Amino acid sequence: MTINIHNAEIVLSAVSQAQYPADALPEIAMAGRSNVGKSSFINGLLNRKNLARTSSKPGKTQQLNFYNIDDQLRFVDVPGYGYAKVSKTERAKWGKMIEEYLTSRENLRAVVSLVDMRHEPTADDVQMYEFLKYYDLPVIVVATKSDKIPRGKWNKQESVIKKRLKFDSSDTFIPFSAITKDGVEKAWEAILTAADLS
Ligand SMILES: Nc1nc2c(ncn2[C@@H]2O[C@H](COP(=O)(O)OP(=O)(O)OP(=O)(O)O)[C@@H](O)[C@H]2O)c(=O)[nH]1
Ligand SMILES: [Mg+2]
Repeated sequence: MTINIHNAEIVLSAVSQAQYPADALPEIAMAGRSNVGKSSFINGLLNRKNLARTSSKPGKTQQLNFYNIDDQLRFVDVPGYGYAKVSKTERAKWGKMIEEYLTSRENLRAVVSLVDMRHEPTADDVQMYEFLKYYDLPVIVVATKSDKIPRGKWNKQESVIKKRLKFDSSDTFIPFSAITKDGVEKAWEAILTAADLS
């Protein structure tokens, strides 16, 4: 099966279940700390500059944004966690919204969990991964901003990240850069496999 990645558009933004698309298309969600590069990852995969809005200011994405890809697959851009300047009430709302989506969405085939390749995963990153594993969701760990560290350090960083996450060997780990596009093919392969489209 082939997918035309150029045929991609935002479908809708949602804050609650009633607003999710009603069909049965497989969905892949992108979760990660605010500013880690979720929207840039979506743009990189779809070869678009700004389909998913990116910003150097954290907290840009505040709703679940659903992207239709060639009527075969959807990406779901999830608002980032760990943004300090968000109020307690906002954080609780975020928690409820993301938990509701991740734990009840039948279309969901896998979650791309994005972490910054330069650093050890944060406590929030670990908590997210544990949460996903608790709900038996397949996870594709994407280590972003690989362009910011020399290749000679990639293996070491991969070990640091996997160790801290207690990485499940049935999951996939992919170094990624939205700048150099490194990891795009591997990411597509993992996503299409998870969505049963390969
Ligand atoms: N060098 C480099 N910068 C990146 C990469 N990916 C994202 N960035 C930059 O990191 C910043 C945040 O990227 P976004 O894609 O908006 O991050 P996000 O995770 O969607 O952020 P929120 O929507 O706030 O949760 C932007 O300034 C991007 O240009 C990458 O692979 N390499
Ligand atoms: Mg974003």
